Amino acid sequence: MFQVLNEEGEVVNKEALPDLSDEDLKELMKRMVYTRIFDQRAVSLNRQGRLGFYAPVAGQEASMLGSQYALEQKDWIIPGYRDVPQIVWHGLPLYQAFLFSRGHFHGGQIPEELNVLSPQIIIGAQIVQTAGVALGLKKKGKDSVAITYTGDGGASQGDFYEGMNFAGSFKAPAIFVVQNNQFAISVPAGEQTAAKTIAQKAVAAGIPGVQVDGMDVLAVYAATQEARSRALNGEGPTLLETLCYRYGPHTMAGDDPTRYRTSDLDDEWEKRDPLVRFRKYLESKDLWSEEQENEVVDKAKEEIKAAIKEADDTPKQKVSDLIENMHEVLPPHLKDQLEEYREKESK
Ligand SMILES: Cc1ncc(C[n+]2csc(CCOP(=O)(O)OP(=O)(O)O)c2C)c(N)n1
Ligand SMILES: [Mg+2]
Repeated sequence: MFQVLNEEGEVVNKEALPDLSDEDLKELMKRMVYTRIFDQRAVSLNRQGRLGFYAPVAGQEASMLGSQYALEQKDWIIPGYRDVPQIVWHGLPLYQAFLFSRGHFHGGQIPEELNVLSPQIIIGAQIVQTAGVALGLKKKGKDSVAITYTGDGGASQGDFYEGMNFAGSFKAPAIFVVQNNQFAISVPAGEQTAAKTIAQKAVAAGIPGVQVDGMDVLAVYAATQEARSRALNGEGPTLLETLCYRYGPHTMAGDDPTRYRTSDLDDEWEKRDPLVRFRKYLESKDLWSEEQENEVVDKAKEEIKAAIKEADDTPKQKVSDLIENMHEVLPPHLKDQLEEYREKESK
């Protein structure tokens, strides 16, 4: 397992320490703190019945944000349902993330200039899409990569093998991240496959596979940066397996983690917490204080509140919106239905 910082926030792999400025290091911490507040807020809004679908992210901040930080704006992100923080930090307005949660069509209307696809719900489908996006980037001679995320469960899907194999064969500039958060809903990762690691599945596709400490933001950043350089050099895709944990339930739709996880296992992983570890590292370099952290928390709360208000103020979606946004050119029977609904809605 590739690691840069241990649980105590000490550098254990000096050669691999990424070349990040103090400002970058603080920015990474800021984003992780902000995202944890976002997660707490989203979970609580969901409990109040004010959000629809939400998949908690606490415990996965380093895996999500360390990898996104290694990208440039011109790179493409093809996310799964849990990967909302990465696309928010890539530029998706927060209020649209809340609308996505509510199943509002505007949450899926990614701004034109943003290289992001809407979060994929079908497990593994994004891997095939990413192979295609990456091959497209290569054919067009673009100097950018496509990154995608799935889970330990997603790594068992046929699409996972197809996409990785295809991208490997065509040396497409793709990065496949499997966030191994130890469970696919209630199925433990150990029961998912007879393979010792998910990273080793790269061997069959003829591409490098790296198992990374997904609770170590510097390790995730460094591994993603290397994968990106390889992709840009024409050396093809990389598979990254980030070992992490989701502290919360699978989604807010009602699964109860206490039925399939022990509190001992929760404790074991919470000791590896990405924020605690990185905070210790930054404090040892005199780069972080309680005051700075509180500032980030206050700012996050304020911005999140404003984003929720903006989501609340967005006009409710109508059936006619659904029809209109589904097709570029409407088939005749939907044209009739659109008229019908517009008529009904105008009353
Ligand atoms: C093709 C398909 N099969 C089944 C499901 C139902 N489903 C939703 S999430 C999930 C488990 C995914 O686990 P994992 O890939 O480990 O990702 P995690 O949720 O842990 O991030 C399943 C089986 C689905 N969405 N799509
Ligand atoms: Mg999982």
